[in-house]
Amino acid sequence: MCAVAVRVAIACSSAWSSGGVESFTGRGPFESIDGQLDGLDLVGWTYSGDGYLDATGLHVTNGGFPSPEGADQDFLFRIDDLENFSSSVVIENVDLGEADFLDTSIIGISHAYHGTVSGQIGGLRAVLAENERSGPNEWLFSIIVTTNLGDTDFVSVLVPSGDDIGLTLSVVADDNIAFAEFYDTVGSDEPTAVLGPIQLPPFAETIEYTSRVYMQASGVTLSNGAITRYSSLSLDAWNGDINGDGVLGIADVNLLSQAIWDAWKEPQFDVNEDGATNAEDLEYWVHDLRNTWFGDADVNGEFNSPDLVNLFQIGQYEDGSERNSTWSTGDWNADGDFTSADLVLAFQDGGYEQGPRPSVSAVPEPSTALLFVLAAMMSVSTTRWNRV
Ligand SMILES: [Ca+2]
Ligand SMILES: [Ca+2]
Ligand SMILES: [Ca+2]
Ligand SMILES: [Ca+2]
Repeated sequence: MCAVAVRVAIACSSAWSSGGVESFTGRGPFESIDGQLDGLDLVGWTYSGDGYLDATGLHVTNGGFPSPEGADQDFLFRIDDLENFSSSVVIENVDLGEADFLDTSIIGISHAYHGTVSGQIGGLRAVLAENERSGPNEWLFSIIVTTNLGDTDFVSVLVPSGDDIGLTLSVVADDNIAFAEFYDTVGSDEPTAVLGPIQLPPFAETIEYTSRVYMQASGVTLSNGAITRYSSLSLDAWNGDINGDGVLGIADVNLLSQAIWDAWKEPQFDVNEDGATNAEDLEYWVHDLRNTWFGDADVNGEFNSPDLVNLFQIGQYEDGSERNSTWSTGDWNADGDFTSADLVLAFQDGGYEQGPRPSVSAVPEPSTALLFVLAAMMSVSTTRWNRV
């Protein structure tokens, strides 16, 4: 049954998206085809399962079948076109139940890859698995390479029921290697266990990857957990192209803003390479990498009236909802909201109606007249929207 679901999901998905972060807060714009998971941040997901999404994550409970032949699985699929990437998943309150021979619970992430060379298809899984090789509550952290080589590599780690865990799977297609990390403390700088580098068959002309987050329970055992975060980010992001789509655009600056307020640790967000992710990275991205101004909401290289008109139509200025704004909806200081502080920052940056930002020359001083013009526009807009 699942195999059917897998084939349908892949065959039906024409979405060709690049990497990103899924925060599972239930506030994203995505509406799934079957209506089960409204509120995902990223487009292109296909979901198979019976979990539910709320503000604290995607909650999944699987298993409990009376016979070993039974299986219950939840899968979240997404097509990526990243070549060198690192994917991570955070799962809270993980519980793989009681091990029993023939029962299997697994929870983790995977990547299938499809090459243009005939027959070149395979996959990698980084999972926390429970099966007959493990002791009580001693679950295997495994990387499984499903190619014609059939390799499997694993280490055993002890994960008390109810722990929050993190798994990371990285693929460097350029070198045909993969490695994985297991974290038993979410947010820790040091992984609890590392596997790899694992040599893979050549990735030559690989054209597509299928990212997958899944939980599975077979037989009478259970798997439980809340998936609270997933990311798939390019390892080629040194130039600020964080989502790996080849341009420095809205998706990148929105991801960077979110990374700053949520203190995400992936090195892709440290665009100025000083070891920290903070407001200085945003300034570096805006000024030095994208060569534009604070206030350029649509990231077209200029800060002018279309940016403001569009923001007023979106209507998140001082709207009272906490942390609902991004760069493209007016949050330019990366605190999650569009407030007067963002307008002040944009005024001080001095780019309004100045055209493209000069790459090196002096930045003009903010105009006092401009301040009055924008304040008036904001006042009119707020009044209008309050009346709607
Ligand atoms: Ca990009
Ligand atoms: Ca930095
Ligand atoms: Ca603009
Ligand atoms: Ca703000």
